[in-house]
Parts: sequence; structure tokens; C-alpha cells
Amino acid sequence: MKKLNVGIIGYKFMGKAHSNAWRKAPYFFDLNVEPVLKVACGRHEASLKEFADRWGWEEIETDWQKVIAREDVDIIDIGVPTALHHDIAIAAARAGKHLFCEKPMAMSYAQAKEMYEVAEENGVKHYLNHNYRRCPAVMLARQLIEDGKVGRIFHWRGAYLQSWIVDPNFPLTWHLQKEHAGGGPHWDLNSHSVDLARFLVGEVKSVSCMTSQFIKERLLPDEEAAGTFKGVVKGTDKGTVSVEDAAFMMAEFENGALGSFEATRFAPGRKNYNYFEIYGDKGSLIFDLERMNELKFFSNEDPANAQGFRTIIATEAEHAYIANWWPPGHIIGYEHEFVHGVVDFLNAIDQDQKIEPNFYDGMRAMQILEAGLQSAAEGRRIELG
Ligand code: SOE
Repeated sequence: MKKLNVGIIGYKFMGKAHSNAWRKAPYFFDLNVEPVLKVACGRHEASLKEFADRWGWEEIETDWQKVIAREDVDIIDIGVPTALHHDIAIAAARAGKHLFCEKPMAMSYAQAKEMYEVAEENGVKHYLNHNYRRCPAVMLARQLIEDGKVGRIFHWRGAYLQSWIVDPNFPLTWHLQKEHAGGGPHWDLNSHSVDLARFLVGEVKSVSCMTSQFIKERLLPDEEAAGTFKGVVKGTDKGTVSVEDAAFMMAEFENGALGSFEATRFAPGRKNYNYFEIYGDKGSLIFDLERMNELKFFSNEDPANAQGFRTIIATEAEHAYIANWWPPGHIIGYEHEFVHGVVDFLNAIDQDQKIEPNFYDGMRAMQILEAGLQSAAEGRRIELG
């Protein structure tokens, strides 16, 4: 079987999620190519070594340019803070490596556009990991829409709410610094919602947005813990929060539907609440990541005296990816979406086909998000070109 060597750059939260996916994909799915966990790359050698040993990465490297320069690496997996995505992706594409990249794609629409163009010019496969598309219940939503069960869509209502920085003593991790993250929850969380909305409803035509910042300064984080979600502070020095804390955006879709996108990290009780509702003339859909095996579906075509939202548990062999996991009702979780991404990415390389979402999708999401920030800054609605 053909082997493809993977070089992973970044080894914290996403490094772990991706390593698990590279490992599990060939256990559960029949693939024509085998991923080899070749080299893991990160800045702190001791913790990197521990990570590599735990997940079975063959080698470690502290300089990402050296990973890209290696002839024996076929795939570059990018799971570092957003500010590094552009340079790594461009260098890797020019070196002919296939790209498996975390979201949000880049710091700006201009960066994302260049990443897309260079990846295309160099003929490499590019995948942007908006993982929630690969949740079977979300795939079912898409199927029901394609089958005409929702009909003409009028509304998208998306909310991605978290609570992990409500405490004013939570430190200034990279997520809260524009130079590393590119943006706050509008980038981090609305990027997921925008991707889902494009996947399920269609392209966005114009946006209008408001942002807010609730805490302006925070204690500096402990350097090694800065890349994680642990609230470890270093001392008493403070730094400036340079991203928004919340963003509420309204959008008009090209098909005439109206949508709303709420993103915040200031919603106590909402740990990772990725939620959407879609309303059409034939029916409605509701998805809530905290109940990710379920999709709620209301059909206008049911007899009036039997109408109501039904809860479909998307764990039948007929649901996407499920036949490779467990018997019906044996639910799956967050990490499975990453496995599905790896499976589809490896198949795309093997069969020389496109995978979605790719850098084009990431670029379009960046364009929409950037227009949102422009709208918030200028206090007006922005039309997308
Ligand atoms: C942190 O806000 C985060 O981990 C995001 O970066 C992920 O993309 C999202 O899926 C969960 O929350």
C-alpha cells in the first residue's frame, strides 16, 4: 500500500485532535493509502518530545522550515496559531506538499486568497478543517436540503457561544492577541458558522455587524501554557486585549435568505455551543453540537394534527461515515469529525479529487468575516464583491 508521510506543525489542542485522526483513520476505514506519522514540529522541545512519543510520531523538529524542506514529507498538517498559517502553507505548497490546515484560515482575506492561489498553482490538495461539516447529523441536514425537504430557505440562525474567558483573571493567551489570532470569536467561532451556512444555505451577498470588547486588559500568560486553554498567568503584568470579545453579524444570502451569526466567549453555561436553525417553506432544521448525534427536523408536509419537530438520531449505517463505526445508537463524538476529515483528505489525494471545504471555501469565509469587521468599524452594511 502506498504510504504518505505526514509532518505536523503544532502539537497542542489541534495537534492532539489531528494525531488521533491520522492514527484512527486506517483502523476504521478502508484506505488505499496509509498515513505515516513521520515528524512532529513545535517550539518547545521537551513537551514536543513527550507529545511525539505519546502519539507515535517518528521524529521531532523545532524548525518548521526544515520539515517543509524534507523530501520524504508528503503532507503538511498545520495546527498552529492563525498568524503562522499563511507562511507555512505557501512554503509547503511551493515545495509540493499537500495541505491539511486548521481554521480560521488566515489573518486576512488577502492572505487567504494568496494561499488558495499558490496551492492551486502548485497542484497540491488543500483542505481547510471546518470539522463540523463532517458531523453525520450536519451531513444529514445537507441531504435533507438537497432532497428538497426544507424547500426554499428563508432563514439561517447561527450561534456559537462559549464561556472560557468570562473570568477577568483568565490570561491574555494568543487567542486574545490580534497579531497571533487575527480576530476574536468572530474569527475563531463565526468562521465555523459561516462555513456551515455556506455549506447549507449558500453564498453570502452582504453583511452588517456589531462587535464589542468587555475586558480591555488581562494578565500575561505563562509562556508554555500560552498555547493552551489553561488559564495559567505568569505574574502581575498585564497586556492589552486586541481582539473583539463578541460579534453579532447579519447577512443576506445570494438566494435571498436572511441570516444571523452570534459569536461570543462570554456566555456562562455555554461551553461550546455551536447551534443553528434553518427555516424553509417546506420544513425546518435545528442542530446543536452539544447533542451532535441528533438533528431536529420539522416538516410542513406532515398532517397538521401530527406536526412537530422530530429528533433524528444520525447513527444508522445510512448516515454518513457511521457504517465504519458502531451499531445504531452507539453515538460518536467531536474527535470523529477529524477522522472523517483525514479519511476524505487521503481519498482525495489517492483519487486525485477535490475535497471540501478547501482553501477556496476558507478564502470565501475570510472575505465574509473581514467584511463583518469592516461593517462594525464603519457602522454600515458591506456588499461582498
Ligand atoms: C476555541 O474557541 C475552539 O477550540 C475553536 O478554536 C474551535 O475551532 C472550536 O471548534 C471549539 O472552540
